[in-house]
Amino acid sequence: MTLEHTLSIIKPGAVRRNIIGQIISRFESSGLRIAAARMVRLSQEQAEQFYAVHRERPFYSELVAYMTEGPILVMVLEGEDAIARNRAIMGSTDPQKATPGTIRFDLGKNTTRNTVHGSDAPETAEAEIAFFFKPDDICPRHE
Ligand code: IDP
Ligand code: MG
Repeated sequence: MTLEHTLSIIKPGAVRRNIIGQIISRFESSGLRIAAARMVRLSQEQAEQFYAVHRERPFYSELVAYMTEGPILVMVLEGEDAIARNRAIMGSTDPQKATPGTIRFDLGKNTTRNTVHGSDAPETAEAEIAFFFKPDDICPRHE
């Protein structure tokens, strides 16, 4: 097991629905810790850049429109195997295909409006954390 950091985003729909606390408590009760957090309103350019890997996909413009429609909460989650564990807590991209008990199954509306983002690998976690946070913004737990 490795202590990891991963980027989590609570997407605009979930912020607007006032369910930030419900989502964060799922991370915390699974043993992940919040090492950094901040509310952000993404510009069109920032959303396009963050999701640039999906530039050619048919859902790209809908995704960028969604991610810019209101504030988001960006967080660094810390814990053993945090990247994979966060993905497991989130569930599959399409809420209808996600396992009951996951955030996306329980709270997601559809494949675009699926409440949360989470990094999918160590390289993407590092790049996505650096997109939003400076090293000094991250406060690792002192045991
Ligand atoms: P992930 O968020 O589970 O890693 P990705 O494939 O990286 O899924 O896609 C990024 C985001 O783009 C998804 O969370 C979702 O909001 C949106 N998305 C992905 N696939 C589709 C689709 O087929 N239709 C509509 N939106 C999609
Ligand atoms: Mg992804």
